[in-house]
Formats: sequence, C-alpha cells, structure tokens
Amino acid sequence: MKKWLAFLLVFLLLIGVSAAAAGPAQQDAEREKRIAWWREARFGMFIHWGLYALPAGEWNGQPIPGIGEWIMNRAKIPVSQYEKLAQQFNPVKFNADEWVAVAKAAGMKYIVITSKHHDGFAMYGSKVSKYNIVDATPFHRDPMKELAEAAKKAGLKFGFYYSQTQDWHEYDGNGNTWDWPENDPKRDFAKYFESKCKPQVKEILTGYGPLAEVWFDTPRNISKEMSLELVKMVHDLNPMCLVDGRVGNGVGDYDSAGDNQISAGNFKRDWETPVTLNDTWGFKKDDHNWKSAAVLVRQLAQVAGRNGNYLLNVGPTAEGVIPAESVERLADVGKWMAVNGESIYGTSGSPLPYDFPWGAITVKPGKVYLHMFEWPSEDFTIFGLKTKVKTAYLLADASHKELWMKQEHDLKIDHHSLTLKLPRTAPDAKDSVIVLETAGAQDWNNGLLQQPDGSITLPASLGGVHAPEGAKQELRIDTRGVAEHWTNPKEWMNWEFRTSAPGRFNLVIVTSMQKDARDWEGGHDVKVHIDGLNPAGKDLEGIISDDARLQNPSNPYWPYVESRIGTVDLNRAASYVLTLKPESIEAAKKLGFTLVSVRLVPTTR
Ligand code: JFZ
Repeated sequence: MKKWLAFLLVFLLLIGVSAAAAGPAQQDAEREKRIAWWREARFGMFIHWGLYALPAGEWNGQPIPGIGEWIMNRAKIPVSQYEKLAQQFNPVKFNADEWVAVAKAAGMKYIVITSKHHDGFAMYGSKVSKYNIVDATPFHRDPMKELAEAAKKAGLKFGFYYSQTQDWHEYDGNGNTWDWPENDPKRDFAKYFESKCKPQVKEILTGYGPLAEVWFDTPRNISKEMSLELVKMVHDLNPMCLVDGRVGNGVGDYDSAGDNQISAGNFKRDWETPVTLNDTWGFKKDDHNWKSAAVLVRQLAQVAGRNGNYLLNVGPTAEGVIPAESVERLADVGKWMAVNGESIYGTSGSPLPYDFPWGAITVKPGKVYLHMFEWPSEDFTIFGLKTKVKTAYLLADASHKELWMKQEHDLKIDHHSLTLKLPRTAPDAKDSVIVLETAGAQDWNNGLLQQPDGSITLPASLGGVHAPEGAKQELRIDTRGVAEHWTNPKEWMNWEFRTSAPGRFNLVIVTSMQKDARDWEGGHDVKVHIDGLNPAGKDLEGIISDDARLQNPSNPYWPYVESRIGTVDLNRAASYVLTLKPESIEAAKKLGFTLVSVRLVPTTR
C-alpha cells in the first residue's frame, strides 16, 4: 500500500477513535460552550399553551382544581372527548411578535414553549401525528414557526418543552389510566418512545431553526438509556442545544428544580427553576392569584444569587392572548431590569452559602451586587468580605456617587466587616442594588458567621449529617435545603460557627411545611449541645412545636414553622460546634423532622 494512503488511514483512524471516545473532559468542554449564553441570560420566558386553554380550568360546568394543563387528567376526560377540543381551537388573536415583545420588555433573554405537553397534542405542524395544530384545528397555521422567527428577529434564544414520557392521547404513552388500565400488559412504552417521542423530538430540532434548548419534563420511569438517547439525539442534531435536567436520570446539561422551587445550597452547579405567575402553567380563567412584581423581582434575584436561572411562565388564552395581568407584571419586572439588569445578567451566585434576611448577593469579577429587599433604617454592615472595596454606590444612581464606607479587619478574631452609610429612602422598594467594586479577585470568609444583627443561622444545607456507625444514612438535604427522610432519631447533625459579638441567644429550630402547607409533622423531642462554651453549658432539650409561622422568602408555597427550644449564653467571640440530636422523631405522616435551619437570635432583639 502506498505510504501516503497508509498514513491517511492511520490519521483517520486516530480521529475516529478520539471523537468516539470524547471523554468527560471533552464533554465538559462542549457543555461549557453550550451553556455560556444560558449563564449570561439568567432570565427566560416559559409558555404553556395548548388545547387546555379552551376549558381553562372548567369541565362540564364544573371547576377542575389544580394546574390548568392537567385538566384532561384531573377530570379524567376520555381521549374521544378531549380531542374534540381541537376542532374549536382557533387562536385568531395570536401574534408572535407581540408575545416576543412582552418577553423582551421584561428583560427575558430566552423563550421555552410547549411543543407537546402531556395531553399529546402537538402545537406545531407535526408529520408524525395528525393530532396537531396545523392538521386538527381550524387555525391551520404553525404558530411555532412564527414564534421561532419572531424570537430570532428580536435576538432572543428559542427552545421547546417536550413531554417525553407522559402522553394521555396514546395507548402506549404514559399517564392515561382512565381510558386504558395502567397495568394493561399490552401497553408498550418503548413502542411509543420509538414511534412518537423520538420522531417528534427530531421534528422540533430540525424544523424551527437552531434551538437553544429542549426542555424535557416528567421523566417518571424512563430508563437511563432512553434519557441518554434523547440527549445524544439533541446534541448530534445541534451540539449547541441544551437539554434540561428533567430529561431524567441526571444526564441533562443542567439541573432542574421542582416547580416553583428555589434551590438552596451548592451554589456552584447550574440549575433552573420554572415559576408560575399565578398558580397554574396553562391558562385558567379563574386563577387570579398573581404574584406581585416585588415577589417576582426578589425571586429572580434570589435565584441568581444561588447561581440559578429563573424561567417565568405565561399561559396564553385559547385566543392566543397573554393575560393582561401577566403582561403588566412582566412590564414592571422589565422596568426594574432596565435599571438593574447588570446585577442579574452574567452574574454568579453568592460566595456565601447562606441566606440573608435583607436580600441576596450576586457577583461578577470585580463587582459584588447587594440586593436589598429590606432597606436598612441605619448603617448597613456585611461580614466576611476580605477583599478591599475600592468604591460602593447605588446601581440606580447613574452618577455612581460614592457611598461612605468603613472596612475593618479585627485581627484578634480574624473578622472582616464592611459598613456603608445609605440614603434614607430605597431607590426601589422591590430590590435596591448596592454595587461594591473590589480590587482583584474576591476573597470571602464563607464559614457560618454571626451576622450584623447578632443572629446566627445554621442551615440544614450546610450541616454535617451523621448516621450510626455502619447504618445506611436515610436523612438527606433536598434541593430546597430541607432535611427529608429524617425519621431515625439515631441520625444527627452538627455545625461549626463563629461569633464576633458574645451574648445571650434564643435557640430556635425552623422546619418546613410541605407544598401549599398541606402537611407538617411536629412533636419531635430534640437535644442541642454546644462545644466551645466556657464554662461548659448544659444541653438544651425541647419539642418541635408550631410556635410561629415564617413566610418562606424562597417559595410562598412551602411555609416555615419556628419552634423555640430555649436560651444559651455564648459569652466569647469564638468558634463553636453545635450538635443537634433527636431523642425521638414523630413519623406517622412519613415526613419526620423537616429541618430547615437552627437559629440563634439575641434575646435583646
Ligand atoms: C410538570 C408538568 O406536569 C406541569 O404540567 C408543568 O408543565 C410543569 C412545568 O412541569 O410538573 C412538575 C414536574 C416536576 C415537579 C413538579 C411538577 N417536581 O419535580 O417537583
């Protein structure tokens, strides 16, 4: 064989081997490229639009509880009746440019819209199934083509939601147990996956321009092989297209929080939370429980402060109109973003692993953004920033007039503090942003520190979790930062923390209720021991009781409960270790000890 030919064959073989064996490092490099725009964007529009907008939460004259897009499931509407909705679906007021303009005015950088939700109806011109908006409705247009083009024209990224497992229109799909028995052995999900799911995913990937992401949902019992197959299909057809975490089995490009869930802890990972403007994704004519612009802005800042993306949903009507209340609130958020967007776009999460009662922190190289939800009535102090602050100013002040500040380092206890004098009134009651410009890379003391208000918060998400020697640990901290499956009193937690202002403290334990305050379990008998007291104090013991309710700043659907355990003297500025050991845990409801945090609050407050 000619030498050049042999060389060429070896060269091609080497390329083939290296490409096939793209190891984790290369996959990571590709993901870093793919996700760069998404980290910059931080804020997107979710759109749930489908046949369910017609009944709009009512069926046979009866209101159907729950989220609007689940009406077929909640009212157990047979396919034969539900599919008739297609004949009435004619969104003549749909205007793609208007929808995109609402997103752009809000400061949103990407749009993700339902191409096929659990009801099985395709909102785009599918060749795989006639059950779609072009073939089965009097509209006969493909609104997804119009929306994809409008988004591109406006410079917004565009992606599709696709329900890869649930399909209540199909015998072999998952989830319809009212037309066909759930355990019918002839139902074949693999057949559905091959004949509808994959071909439709290919359609949305190839028919609407380069997608920014495919947002899969409710993986349920899908196999890891199937999840990986979907990821491979997306990345083979469009290497720059992101796949969300709900593709299942932990193989998405980023993590997906539960609906309206604002994650806590491990700030370094990429994650996104989908949030409703009211209490439903799909339009419901009687859902008027709209979140205020202040709640939306604060949630956006809270999520960005935890290194996440905020995907805020609108549910257009069957006529193709985004409800006025949604448009109004998004416009208010957009006014805030027009002034403060720099503190959200392209930022990373707070370097400090705990929350602040006053707001949230986002950072960029050389800048710290303090999001003040509560405006201090006196000087404002923050602990833990070691890096020199060159200047501080209000982001809303175009002149960047410098704020008076004092930065100190108490060498005796290695304690860093920064104090700012602020104007009497907040520039924006929703969230006023203070900018700290720092010299060089920021260095923080990210341990658990006593705060300027004297309080000390020990979050469950930052505690040491311990199980008895050799036993399988059940207690785990979920993405909300709440302890779950803590039903074994032999499992315990501890935290190391530091004080800078000695004193007497009320010891309070915060636990979480479950969604919509539907459930909570108290009565646990807990013991608290603190190492580092001099002289050594006695242990505290108390019962987790519903002494007070706390609004959960991260999520209005999951309220907190405060239980007072006792008082303790921390009479030195020092490091301590607090150990929390249950004597007994009530678990009749299988919820157990849903710890959120242990708090030490000065008795003088
Ligand atoms: C799913 C859908 O069922 C729902 O209709 C909507 O599209 C929403 C965005 O996603 O609902 C979920 C999915 C996951 C969780 C909760 C609701 N979860 O992980 O807690």
